[in-house]
Amino acid sequence: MKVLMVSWEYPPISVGGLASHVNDLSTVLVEEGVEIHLVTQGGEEADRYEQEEGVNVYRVNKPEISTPDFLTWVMLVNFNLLEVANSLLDEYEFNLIHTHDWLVGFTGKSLKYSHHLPLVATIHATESGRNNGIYNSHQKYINDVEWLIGYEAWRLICCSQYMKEEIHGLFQTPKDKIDVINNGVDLDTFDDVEVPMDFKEKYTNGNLIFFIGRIVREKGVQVLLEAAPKILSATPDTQFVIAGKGPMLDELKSQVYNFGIADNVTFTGYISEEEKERLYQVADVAVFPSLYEPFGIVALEAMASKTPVVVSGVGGLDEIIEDGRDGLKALPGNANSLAEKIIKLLTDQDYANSLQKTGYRKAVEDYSWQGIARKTKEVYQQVLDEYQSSSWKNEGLIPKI
Ligand code: NHF
Repeated sequence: MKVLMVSWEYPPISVGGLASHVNDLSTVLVEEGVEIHLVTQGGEEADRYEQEEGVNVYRVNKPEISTPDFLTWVMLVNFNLLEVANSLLDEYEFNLIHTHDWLVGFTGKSLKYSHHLPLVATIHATESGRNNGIYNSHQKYINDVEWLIGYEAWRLICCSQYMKEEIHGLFQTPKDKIDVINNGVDLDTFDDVEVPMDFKEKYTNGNLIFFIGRIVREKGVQVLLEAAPKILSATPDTQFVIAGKGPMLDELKSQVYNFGIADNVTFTGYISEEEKERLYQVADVAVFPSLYEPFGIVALEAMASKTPVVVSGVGGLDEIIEDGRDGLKALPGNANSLAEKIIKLLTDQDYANSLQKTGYRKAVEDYSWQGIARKTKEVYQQVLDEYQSSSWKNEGLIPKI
């Protein structure tokens, strides 16, 4: 089976969970015998072509000219992706196309029709979910592209039951066209991490609370900082380490300054993979207080690092964590509830240890990438079988002359 995969994010370009999802998924699909050719951007920063763990990666350059806005930029990226993807499809025989999210939606649709191949699309998050509704024409455009992807795809994949409901509710995509396949975690990466003796001291000699993610409203860091004064009065020797970058960063820096807790909060900005893996190891609690979360790979990363987690009970996080068994769940957007759960873990080591142990076991047993690759391959197979016997297979776009 030969698949042409398209994603706008792939390491070293990593904006959120999508990059690590596509990276891990492609690698395990190759192990399952699927040939993967991945077209992405980033040709300026990394090799234009390389074979990484069996995955053929083609990186195109960003648009050559400056663009007036983000949507125009995305469209030009799609044209550059199309150039390479079209050449690959002309040169080799592929079975299907698999795209990730709206940003590469038009590439998927164009390839589907010009090469007459079935399209599988994964929707990782929606514009409506990210913004808690659609409020302007820019958001409406993205929302419509997401609808179009759902319409054009032979099958849609999403990462949680929550997302299946959301996609069906927003776009009326038939439920039997949507497959839920969870995200996973690469256990080897987080299990055996070498941490220098004095690593934690770089940040604190006391408790370390760790958050990592894009610094945007939906990830809820503002709720964690709102909870910080209460946490600090119960456990004063605590440092909050907030890793990631995003448009809310300056606002959050003013928030901690105004609260008088600036000395207890470290904003690291973007961190390397190695720093991330070490921080998970030394953290006393990892906190993911999202207001919207399609899945939440970060919770699995913490569990795989044997660190107890506190999440808000939304979306995929709500499905991953069983409160009081493998982590703790706070009320979404509620700083008091979040503070209470974090304080519980910082002040009851035995309880924290027992949650962390069950959490680790769950990551190992339920979220291995091998299982996810097998399910994805089954979706591919179903699509290929249906495609083979469909009339669409032989229909041309232009009349015979
Ligand atoms: O884990 C990869 C990621 C998810 O919840 C995450 C998100 C975007 O917001 O599927 O996609």
